[in-house]
Amino acid sequence: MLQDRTVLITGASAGIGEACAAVLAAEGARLILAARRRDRLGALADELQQRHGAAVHVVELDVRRRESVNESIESLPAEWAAIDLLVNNAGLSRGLDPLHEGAPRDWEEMIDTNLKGLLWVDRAVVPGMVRRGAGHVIHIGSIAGRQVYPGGNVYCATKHAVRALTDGLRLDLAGTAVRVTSIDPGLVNTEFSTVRFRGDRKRADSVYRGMTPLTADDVAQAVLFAATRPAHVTVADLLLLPTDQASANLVYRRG
Ligand code: NDP
Ligand code: 8X3
Repeated sequence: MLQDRTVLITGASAGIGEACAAVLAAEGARLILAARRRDRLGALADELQQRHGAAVHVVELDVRRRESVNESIESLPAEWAAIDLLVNNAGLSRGLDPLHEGAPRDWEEMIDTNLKGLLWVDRAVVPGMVRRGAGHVIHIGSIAGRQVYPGGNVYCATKHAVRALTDGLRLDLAGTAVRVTSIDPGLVNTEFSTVRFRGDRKRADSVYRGMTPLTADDVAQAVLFAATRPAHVTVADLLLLPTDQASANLVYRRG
């Protein structure tokens, strides 16, 4: 179903995006891998080419830079220009401070990446899908787009906004045959917490202490499920939790 389909994955240099690349390459998809760390993308492209014979195109991209997003999409080589599936995944959190003690620079980075960056990429890619009368947009949302937890304030606000944009985009695209999905994971053990705590591995590891988190591959399998439904079926949203996590605020930990 994904054989020779062209897929753009943002945030493909690590975690969920990287896992999506591996899973979709195994299904025969042609991949455009985008992120800021080109070296990582290059290494991943080599690996996917060797392991799956995948066709891969690498784009160094900071989703916060609207002009750069537009240029990157507009200047894709002709054979990469018709994107069938967009996995709009790039995102991050910074800090876990109470709002009244939070760092406005961290807030701006989260809003610029998770909210505005996602919008710039949708705005650049979706018109082509509409013109071609086919396509699928998958946003990586979060349980943080449905619930709020202490210290989550601005990160949760960005993911609540992603949820609203997912629903809004689906309404706006009704009748175009372009599908819109949100995959909303709970705790996934990636570089996410290390980035949130600016390299403090001990604090990052404590997020997953005594429980079994999701893996990036678990999330990629959900993306694959949504992407491989028949054209008349839309997975509108999918909340994917570790069994040890019952809500954003209730995680069962052993010991
Ligand atoms: P990682 O930190 O492992 O990966 C984040 C990816 O986003 C990297 O590839 C990074 O690439 C990319 N990225 C960050 N900022 C930018 C930017 N400005 N421009 C382009 N790419 C960027 O985290 P995850 O894989 O866990 O996170 C992926 C998505 O999943 C995020 O949207 C996150 O909010 C969401 N999520 C994560 C959960 C978790 O518990 N891990 C749970 C629910 C949702 P680079 O630095 O090279 O640019
Ligand atoms: C990432 C999951 O619970 O850390 O979106 O916000 S959480």
